[in-house]
Amino acid sequence: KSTSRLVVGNWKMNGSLALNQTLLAGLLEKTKATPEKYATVQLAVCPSFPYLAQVQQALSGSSISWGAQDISLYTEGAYTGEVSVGMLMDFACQWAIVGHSERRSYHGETSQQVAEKARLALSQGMTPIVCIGESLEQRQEGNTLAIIEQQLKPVLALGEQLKNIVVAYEPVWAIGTGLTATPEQAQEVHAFIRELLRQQQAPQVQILYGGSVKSANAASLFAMQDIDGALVGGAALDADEFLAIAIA
Ligand code: G2H
Repeated sequence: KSTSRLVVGNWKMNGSLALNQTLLAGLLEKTKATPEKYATVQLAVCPSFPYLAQVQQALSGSSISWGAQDISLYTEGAYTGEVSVGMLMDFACQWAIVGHSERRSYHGETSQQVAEKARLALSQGMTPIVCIGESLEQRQEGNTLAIIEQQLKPVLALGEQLKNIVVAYEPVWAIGTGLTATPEQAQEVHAFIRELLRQQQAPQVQILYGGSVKSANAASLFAMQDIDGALVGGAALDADEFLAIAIA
């Protein structure tokens, strides 16, 4: 288990200039008031693309980093509506979430494409947060670990760079539903992911849990051996709640 905890806010398609300003001010005020509380936590937020400049401006020089919720598979050219990794580097993004289940299901992203996005991010020095997770049906059929292995397989082939990724285990049935995996259910999958990473000489990769994480359930999740932090959606839209999770 990694010594520092990583807690990333995935704002999804929420926010506005005004709402973000309030949220960022809340995060900055509290982390600056009691920095010792956050000494062993790495905090990051991932807004929608148009707000990256706002977030960069607010958080530059602070202990909180930022990133994007997706990156294009292409580096430049005639790809209307896409945002390249180079563009994200212009806004000093440290992180890029790739393969979130909402992108896999609404935009048909495949595990192969997700691995390619991770490779692109790594090639520019950005850390991809690779999301994987089974659906309720897959869990009920007893296929959870097989699905996890299948989704991770092209990522495990990244080679030397594999050690520089972050993995987020997000069971689809727990996302935004209020249903959280029990700490034991999450730990079982995290331990399995750790073993797959170990086989590729990358056991130190941070493995985050995501899916209805809130301050009330965070501590019991973080207590598990292979849970190194969290990817937080809904609860990341409130500064107090997000920070309570961070130090739970
Ligand atoms: C899972 C998570 C953040 P939420 O998608 O990626 O969102 O915490 O709202 O379930």
